[in-house]
Amino acid sequence: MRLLSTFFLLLSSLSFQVSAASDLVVSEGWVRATPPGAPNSAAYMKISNLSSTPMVLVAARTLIANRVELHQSKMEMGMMKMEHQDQGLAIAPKSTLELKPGGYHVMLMGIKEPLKQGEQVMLILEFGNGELRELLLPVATGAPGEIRPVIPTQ
Ligand SMILES: [Cu+2]
Repeated sequence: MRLLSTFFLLLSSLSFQVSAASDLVVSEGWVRATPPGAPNSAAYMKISNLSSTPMVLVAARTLIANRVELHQSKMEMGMMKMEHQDQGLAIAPKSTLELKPGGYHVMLMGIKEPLKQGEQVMLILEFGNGELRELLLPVATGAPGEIRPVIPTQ
């Protein structure tokens, strides 16, 4: 009897994941590697909304940082500024939202240890419809093909 209910529980959770996967697809995710002592990092990815209704990424969680916020980097009067997106990030129907350096990102604030290339970070995305998506993201110095700004050393 117990075996049977476990089986049905497994079955129902599987079918939930299959139906969820058809609406929101997360791809090309990565987390920026950090030098020792750096307080923050960021996660980037593409989120595709395959459904015909708008979706919102409302929050993200991870154990490796003290605080996680959704941000947008913007150029303002020649200065790069970050704005907290407290309403979340909207993903229009049948479209893809790209989180990338210089734009939208998941800000990881107060990271507990330096993030080294080759490591992996567990990140959970929470969407407005209640859906949770658990990701295992590689730590990298930059996404493949990314052109990174040259920062002059002082
Ligand atoms: Cu930020």
